[in-house]
Amino acid sequence: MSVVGLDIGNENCIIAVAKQRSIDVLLNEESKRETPAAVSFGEKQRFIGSAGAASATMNPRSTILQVKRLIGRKFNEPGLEKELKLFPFETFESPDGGILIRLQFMGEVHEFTPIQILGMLLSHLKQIAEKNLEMPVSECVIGIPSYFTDLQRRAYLDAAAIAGLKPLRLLHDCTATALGYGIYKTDISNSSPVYTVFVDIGHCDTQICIALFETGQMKIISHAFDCSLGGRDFDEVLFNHFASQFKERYNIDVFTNIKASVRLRASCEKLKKVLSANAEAPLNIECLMDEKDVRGLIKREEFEKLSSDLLERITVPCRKVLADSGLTLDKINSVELVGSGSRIPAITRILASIFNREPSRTINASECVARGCALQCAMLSPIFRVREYEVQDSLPLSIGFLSDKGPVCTLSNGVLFPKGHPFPSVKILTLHRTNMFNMEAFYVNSNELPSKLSPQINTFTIGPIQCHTNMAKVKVRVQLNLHGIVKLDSAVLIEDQLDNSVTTNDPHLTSEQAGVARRGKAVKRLEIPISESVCDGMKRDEIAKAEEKERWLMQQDLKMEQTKDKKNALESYVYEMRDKILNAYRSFANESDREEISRKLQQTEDWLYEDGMDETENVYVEKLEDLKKLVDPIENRYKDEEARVQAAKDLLK
Ligand code: ATP
Ligand code: K
Ligand code: MG
Repeated sequence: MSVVGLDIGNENCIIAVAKQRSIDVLLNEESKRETPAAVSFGEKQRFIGSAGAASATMNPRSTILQVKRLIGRKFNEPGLEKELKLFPFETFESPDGGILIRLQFMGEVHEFTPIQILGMLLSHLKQIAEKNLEMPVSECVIGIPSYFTDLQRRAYLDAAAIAGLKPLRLLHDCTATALGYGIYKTDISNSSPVYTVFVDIGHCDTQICIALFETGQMKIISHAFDCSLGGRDFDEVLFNHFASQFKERYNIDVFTNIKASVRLRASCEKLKKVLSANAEAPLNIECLMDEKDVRGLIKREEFEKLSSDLLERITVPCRKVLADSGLTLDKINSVELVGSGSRIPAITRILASIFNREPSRTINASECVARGCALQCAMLSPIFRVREYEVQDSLPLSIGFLSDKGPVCTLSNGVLFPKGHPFPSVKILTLHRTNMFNMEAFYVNSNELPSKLSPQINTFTIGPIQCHTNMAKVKVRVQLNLHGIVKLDSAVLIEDQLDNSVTTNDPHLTSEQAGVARRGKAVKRLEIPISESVCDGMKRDEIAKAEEKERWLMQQDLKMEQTKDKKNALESYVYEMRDKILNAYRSFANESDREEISRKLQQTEDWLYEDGMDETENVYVEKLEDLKKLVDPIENRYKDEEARVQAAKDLLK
C-alpha cells in the first residue's frame, strides 16, 4: 500500500509520496516534477499530462485544459460564459443543467462531463505513481480549493472513483501547505502560539488562510479567497494588450481565430514569466495569422500598470482573512507566499504593504500542496506511523438546515455550522417529530459562495417513523466529515412510553431502568432510515458507466502505445541490422544471403514510411519475426565465434 498526495492544479499537477523518512515528489514520464493538467484526444488515443500539453496548440479543439474550473458548475451560471469563451473546446448544457464537453475522437463525436475528464487526469497521475512505486495505488489525499461547495467536493470523489482512487481526505490546498510547514516547525511552544498567513496564487485562483501552530497541533483560523484571480488573468491582460496592438499594426484579428489565440495566449504566459526576472521582454511569433509574423515588446512597468486592477484585487481576500480571524497585524508571525502565480514581483510588493512585512518564500511554492497532502495521507493511513499531530480545519462557508417546519437550528437563519467552525465536526439535533420529514442542507450566505453557485446542498428524508405516542423526539446526528461534506449519520426515535407491563421487581432491569419503570415510563429507542437526494450528484450507475468507459479508453491508449513500441522496435532493428550486416556480421554470411537481407531491410524501411505507417501491433510483430528468421542464423554464428574468442582469451589470462 502506498501513501500518496495529489495536487490537481488548473495548470500543473504534482504527485508526492510519503516514504519512511521523507516526502518525495514523483517524476512523470518526461522526468518532470510537474505534470500539465491537460487531456487531449488524438485520432486514435488520448494524450494526457505532458503529452496532452504538447498537443494543445496543434489540436486545440480536442484538448481540455483547466478542467478543475468546470467541476460542479452549471452551464448557465453568471460569469461562466465569459470563462468558457477562453477555451477552444466546445461546451454545451447537459440535460441536468451542467456542462458537457463535445469533441471528435476516433472518427466519432464524444461527449464527456468535466468529472469524467478529471477522472482521466487522476487516472494518469495514478499510473505515474504506480510505475514509480511499482505497486498499486489507491489510497490518497487530494488537495481542493477551500471555496469548493459540497457538490464540487462530491464531484471530486466521483472523479476519483472513476479513476480507481480512494481519497482518505479532500484537503484544502492552504491547509495542506500549512500542515507541511507546521509539522516540521521546532520553534513552537504553547506559551507563544505562532500565527502564519499562507497566500497561494495559482493559475486561476487565490487562496489565503491563517493558521495557528501550537505544540502537537495546528488550527486553521480563517480562510479567504478570490476564486477567479490567478496567473491566467495576468496572461489575459497581456493577451488583450497584444491582440489589440496587432490588430492595428498587422491588421489581424486574433480573437476570430482559435489557433492564433491559443498560440498568442501561450506566448503571453511565457512573456509574463520572463518579465518576472527581467525589466522588459520581447514577443515573437512566426506566422501567427494570415501568414504574418508578429513582433512586440513590453516593459515590466507597463505590464504592472496594465495589471493594476488585478493587483488591487489581491488585497481584498487579504483584508478579509485578517478581519475574519479577529487578529491584529502585530499578532502575525510571518506571511508565506506559495503557488507559482505569485512569482510576479509586483505581487510581493502589494502583499508586503498589506501585511506590513516582506512575505517569505521559504516554502517550495509549487510542491507544498502535494507534500502536505502526502503527509495527511500518511497520518490517516493505518500502515504508517506519524508523530501525533492534530489538524483542525475551519469551515469556509456557513451551512444551515431547514426542515418542513422551518429552520431546525437554534442559531439565526438556521445556521448549524457557521463559517469558521472547526471541522471535522458532529452535531446532534433534537427535533419533535412523529411523522416522516425532510431536512434540507444549504449554504446560508449565497454571497459567500464563489460565482453565484446554487446554495442547495442536499435533501435528507428521515422516515418512515413508526411512532405510538405524541411524546416522541428524533435525535439526528449531523456530520461535517473530513472532506467537508455534510452527512446525516443517523436518526433515532426516542419515545417516552407509559408501560404497564413492566414490573418493578423484574431482575433483568438495571437500577436506572427500574427507576423509570417504577414511575410508569419506559424509553424506547428506534433507528429511523435516512435517504438523501443529492442535488445534481452522479448516480451510482452513472459512475459505473463512466468507470467502464474509462477502462475502455485506457485499453485503447494502451493498445496504441504498444503498437508504437512494436513499430519502433521494428524500425530500430532495421537500422541496427543494416549496419551489422555490412560490418560485424559481414564474414558470417555469404554474399547472396547478405544481398537478400539488405534487400528485405530496405523493403521494410520503405514500407514503414508508406503503407506500413499506420498498421496494427501484430503486423509489426510479424514483420520483425520474418526479418529475424533471416538474420538469426548469421547472428548466432557471430555470437558463437565471439564466445570462442572470449574463452580463448580467458584461458590465456
Ligand atoms: P490552481 O492553483 O489555480 O489550480 P495551479 O496549481 O496549476 O493552478 P500553479 O502551478 O501554482 O497553479 O501556478 C501556475 C501559474 O503560475 C501560471 O499562471 C503560470 O503562468 C504562473 N507562473 C509560473 N512561473 C511564473 C513566473 N516565473 N512568473 C510569473 N508567473 C509564473
Ligand atoms: K499546482
Ligand atoms: Mg494550486
